[in-house]
Amino acid sequence: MTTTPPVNKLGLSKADYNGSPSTLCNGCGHYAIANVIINTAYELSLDPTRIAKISGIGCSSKSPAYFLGQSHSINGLHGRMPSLATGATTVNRNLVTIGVSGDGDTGSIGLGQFKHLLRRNVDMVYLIENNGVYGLTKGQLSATADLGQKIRHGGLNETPPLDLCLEAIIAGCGFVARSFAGDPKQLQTLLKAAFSHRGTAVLNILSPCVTFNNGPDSTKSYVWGKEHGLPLHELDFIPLDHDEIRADYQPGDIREVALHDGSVVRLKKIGQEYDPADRMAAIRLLEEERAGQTFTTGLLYVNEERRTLVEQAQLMDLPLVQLPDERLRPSQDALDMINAQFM
Ligand SMILES: Cc1ncc(C[n+]2csc(CCOP(=O)(O)OP(=O)(O)O)c2C)c(N)n1
Ligand code: SF4
Ligand SMILES: [Mg+2]
Repeated sequence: MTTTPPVNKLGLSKADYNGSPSTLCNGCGHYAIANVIINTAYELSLDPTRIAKISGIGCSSKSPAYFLGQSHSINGLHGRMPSLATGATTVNRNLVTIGVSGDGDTGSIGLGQFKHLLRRNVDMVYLIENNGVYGLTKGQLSATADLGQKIRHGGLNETPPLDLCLEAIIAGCGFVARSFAGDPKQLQTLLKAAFSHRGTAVLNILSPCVTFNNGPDSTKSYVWGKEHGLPLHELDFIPLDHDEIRADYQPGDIREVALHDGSVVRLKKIGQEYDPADRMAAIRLLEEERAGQTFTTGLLYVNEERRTLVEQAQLMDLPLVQLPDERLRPSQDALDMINAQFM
């Protein structure tokens, strides 16, 4: 007897969100993240034909081949994913855009593009799959490798790292979160919230490279992530059309953050008091962490107020890509009027 697989609100099964078989190394963090993306898109009933996956170059950037096989996809040039995403979201404001990048792709060659994308607040989810090395080119140290870190092929790192969450907050990003490929539950909750945010949502995910940087003393390994991970809060995502109330929450222990589409992220206090709407607190936390070798995860900063690029540009509701020729081209009369102004 054959059983039919469960389907979501669009009538799609989880298999409809799969991609091609993976060619990443077995155990690579990037593949764990691909699976979380599949589950999240399925559970949120996102229409795969409305999603655009855009990436640069690297093992991380090739991973979009392994999820959402029915979605639009551009595997671009090294560090240039932000330009492609800016163009795609501007000509079609109805796309749900996922940018996939690595620590090399974003932290080195693409750092300028990253900063300007955040400054413009392009409406998209921006994933940084951070393993501290250039995995694709065989394990050189990247700009996020910790000071004093030793790796098999890259040697000793004597240059201080960039913290890409700090860079994102300073550039004006309105949603900055950090997670771990070894914690799919937290990652999935953050990813759901990121899809509900208006503007750029950055998720910096520790994603171990099992081939070049997964030794026990590496701060980008599975063991280190599990032992040093310090969640800021217990997270729950409540979609707009869902009325679930979790009984184990006590008033006073909870901070609720309303997202653009009416969904809510519930942050249950674990240890310290932390307000993700406090930008200076987020900067302070990340600065203090540099000294203390901790690895804080969760929603670090959120600000739902900023206008997105299409709002700043006052684009019409109809996606530019759907404009018919007659609306795209000014009429002869309109051209004559414009030209007359220069006479
Ligand atoms: C313009 C340019 N410079 C350099 C390279 C070589 N290159 C390919 S991938 C890569 C680094 C990828 O590192 P990361 O983004 O961290 O991805 P990972 O493979 O670690 O997931 C480099 C330097 C390139 N492809 N293009
Ligand atoms: S080399 Fe590293 S980053 Fe690339 S697929 Fe293998 S484990 Fe993943
Ligand atoms: Mg990398």
